[in-house]
Amino acid sequence: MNTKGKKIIGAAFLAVVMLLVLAFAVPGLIASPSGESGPPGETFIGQAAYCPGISIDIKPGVLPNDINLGSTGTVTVAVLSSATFSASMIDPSTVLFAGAPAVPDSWRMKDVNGDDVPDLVLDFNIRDLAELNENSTEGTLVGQCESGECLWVVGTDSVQIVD
Ligand SMILES: [Ca+2]
Repeated sequence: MNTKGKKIIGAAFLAVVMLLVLAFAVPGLIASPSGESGPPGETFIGQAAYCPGISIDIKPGVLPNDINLGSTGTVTVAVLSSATFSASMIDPSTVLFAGAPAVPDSWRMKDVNGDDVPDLVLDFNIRDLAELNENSTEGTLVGQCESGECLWVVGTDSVQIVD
């Protein structure tokens, strides 16, 4: 390879490295969950990557959130709306709880915590909860927003694994 060719390849490599550095240096430009299970990220300039302060309620209204991983049933998880966030902005088809997609057409908007604001309620097949094992103490939900000021929601609640 001649010197010119090497220079072109070198310049291209440098450009890629600089783009990567930029992407990591400016959170929000590249909005991808840091978790390993999240869907692939997309770039939206002007939107925050994550909605802050999202609360979820595994087994709404019930504590402890005991889950038998051998069960063939489902577990219900609610994403709570607040004064500044409407869970209706979430695209339910993108939601993953502990690695499981929501049961198709299971989702509904319903107020589960009595604040008169409807929450997003979804069901998940327990056999699909790939991120949970007998040592798990919490479960995390991620989902993508269809609208609003942020791209992703992430929320965590406690779980108690039982036999
Ligand atoms: Ca509510």
